[in-house]
Amino acid sequence: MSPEVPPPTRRALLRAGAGGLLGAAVGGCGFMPAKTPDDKDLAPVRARVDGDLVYFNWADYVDPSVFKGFEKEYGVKVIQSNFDSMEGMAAKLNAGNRYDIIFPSAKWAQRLARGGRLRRIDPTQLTHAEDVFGTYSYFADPWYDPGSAHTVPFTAYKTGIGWRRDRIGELSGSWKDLWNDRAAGKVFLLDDRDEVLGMGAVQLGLDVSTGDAGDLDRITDLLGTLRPRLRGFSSDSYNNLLNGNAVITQAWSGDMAAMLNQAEDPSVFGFQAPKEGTPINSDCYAIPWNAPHPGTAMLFIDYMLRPENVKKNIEYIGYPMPVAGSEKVYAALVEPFPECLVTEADLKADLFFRNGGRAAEDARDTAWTHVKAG
Ligand code: N2P
Repeated sequence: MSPEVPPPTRRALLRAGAGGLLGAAVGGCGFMPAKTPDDKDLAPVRARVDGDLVYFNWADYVDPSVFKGFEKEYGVKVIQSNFDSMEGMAAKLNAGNRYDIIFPSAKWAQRLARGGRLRRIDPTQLTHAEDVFGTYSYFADPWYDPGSAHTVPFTAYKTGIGWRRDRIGELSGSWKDLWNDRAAGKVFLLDDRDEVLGMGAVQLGLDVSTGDAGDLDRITDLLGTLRPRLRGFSSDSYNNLLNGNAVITQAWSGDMAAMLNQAEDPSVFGFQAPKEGTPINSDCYAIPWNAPHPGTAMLFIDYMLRPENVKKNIEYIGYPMPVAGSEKVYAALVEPFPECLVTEADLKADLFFRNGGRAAEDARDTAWTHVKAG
């Protein structure tokens, strides 16, 4: 099988350049495909080898030994590339790049599915689908993708604070700990618009997804008081804490659990889910409408759901996966960081980031620009 991925056509690139503007006209989805997907592009496909797997995800978000096993069993290659934000992922899709499998968070999955950019997934093609949807009823009909018609959940996580106990001692359990005087100059925030604005919002009792101008002013004022104490914005919280560039950082729960694997002495690290509230999220498997090898993508999803691979992945990536039978694996992994656990009640408490209208999303972009510029 040829690993070739056709490059985007010139026309696709030209059109993608206008994506930001024209995207608004197609239901505010923000995505402008090179051609309008038709029914055939969006119809479910059978799980079967139809080429190599063109894979697009965060770095270190699948155990490398699982890729090896997949390549060996099916005689295909996994051709990997990585993004480091959802905006970065979307930009590549808008530029016409084609992938077989992508991993959007809940609101981005909704945006892509609503915009007609995702192929539907037929769960009867997945031998392990019942282990997900039969046990984790939340995901049988999630708000971001009714009936999970286009997605299979991959992981779940909360956003909290990771820190070095050996450097700054114990914390108070609040987001205010990011302002801790002992940490000044060694504080990182995630390089993520929604997470940073959301962290301000929960402290002020506001909606994590607010696009209201008055709310956003209050949030940027609050974050402005943290700005001089920051060392930077980075979503690599795991390495920043390990190497000591950060003594405290906003962090996704799963990355903090994964860090425990690397730590010589795990007791020097801590993770807390602050009492004012923690944004919750879920990343999922999705197949873009223009995936060159959607059949192989289906096989890959099913392979990832095998119990032995779920275990390997959970232990490597540090994130819980909603697959029946894996609960004990995760509980054992996060014994030192019990606040990493994500329950069905956490999901239902619904501090998910939501898609706003065009004006709200623009207002959030502007607020984020101000926060980053200081
Ligand atoms: C990177 C995983 C990040 C996932 N290690 C957050 N959606």
